[in-house]
Amino acid sequence: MNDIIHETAQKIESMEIRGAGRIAVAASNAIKIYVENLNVSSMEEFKNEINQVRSVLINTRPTAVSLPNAVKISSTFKSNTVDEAKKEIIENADNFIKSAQKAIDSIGEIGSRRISNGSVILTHCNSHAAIASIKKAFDQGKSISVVATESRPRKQGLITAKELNDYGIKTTLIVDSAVMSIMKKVDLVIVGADSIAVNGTLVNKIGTSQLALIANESRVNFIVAAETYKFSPNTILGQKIDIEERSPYEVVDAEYLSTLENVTIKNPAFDFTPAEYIDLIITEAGAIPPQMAYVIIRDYLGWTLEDLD
Ligand code: RUB
Repeated sequence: MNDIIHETAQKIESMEIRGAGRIAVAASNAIKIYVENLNVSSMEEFKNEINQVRSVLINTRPTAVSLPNAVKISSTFKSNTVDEAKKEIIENADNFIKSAQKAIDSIGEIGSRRISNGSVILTHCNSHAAIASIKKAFDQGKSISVVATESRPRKQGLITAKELNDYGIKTTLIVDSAVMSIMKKVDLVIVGADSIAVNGTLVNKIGTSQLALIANESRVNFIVAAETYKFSPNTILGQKIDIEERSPYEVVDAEYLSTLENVTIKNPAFDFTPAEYIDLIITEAGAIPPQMAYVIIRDYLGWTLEDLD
C-alpha cells in the first residue's frame, strides 16, 4: 500500500494531525493521492486495495465519526472499470475537501451572529469550527474576548490560545477546573464536536459535559459548531459511539506511576453531553436544535438505512 496512507494514519494516531475536521480532510486527501498513484489492472485488485485503505484509516482513532464519514464519502464509487472508479474517487475526495472548507466558512458566518458585541466566549479544546465563529465575529468588528480551557491532558487549549493570540483576540487561558469560578463572567460557550448521535447527544473533548452542566446551571447559552459530517449515521441503528481511552502516561509519567502500586489511571479522551444541555448546533445547513440530529442524518447526509454498515 502506498506510503501516503500509512503516513497519514500514523500522523492521526500520534495526534500530529488532530481535531475531527482536520483528520477527516487529511484522510480524504490521502485517499485522493493514493488513488492518483494507484497502478492496478483488475477491478478485484482495486476493490481490495480500497477496502484495505478504508480500514487502515478508519482504525486510527475510534471516536470522531468525521473520519469514517469522510472515508466513506471520498472512497465510494459505482463504476465498473479501474480508470472510471479512480476518477470518481478523486472527484469525491476533492468535493469533500472543498465542501469541508465551505462548511467552516458557513459555520463561521452563522455562528458569528450568535456572538454579540462585548461578549466573553468560553471555548474548550481546539475546535476549528468553534474558532471560525469567534474569528468571524471579531472580523465583523465586535469587541469580544475568549476564555480558553487548558484541556488536560494534551493541552489543546494552548493551541487555541496561540491561534486567538495571533489573530489579535484577547484570550484568558484557564485550567479546566476553573470553569465554575469563571462562568459568571461568560456570555456564551462554543465548542466543537467529534460526533453527534441521532438523539442529539454531543461527543467532544473530555470535560465538555462539565462545561455544559455549569453553563446550564448559570443560564449561559451552550452552542456547538459542527459540520454535518460530524453526525453519526450508525447511531440510527443503535450503534454506540466508542470513547477513546488513551495512554495513562499522558496523565503522569511512567516512572512515577510505577511507584504507585495501588493507583490506576483512567484517561478517556472524550465525553457525552446530553442534548438537553445544548441550546443550538451550528451546521453549514443552518442552526438547529439538537433534537433535529435525525433530520440532518436522514435528509442532509442523504444516507438511508441500506447504506449503513
Ligand atoms: C479534538 C476535539 C475537538 C473536536 C472538534 O480532540 O475534541 O473539539 O474534534 O474540532 P483531539 P474541529 O485533539 O483529541 O483530536 O472543529 O476542529 O473538527
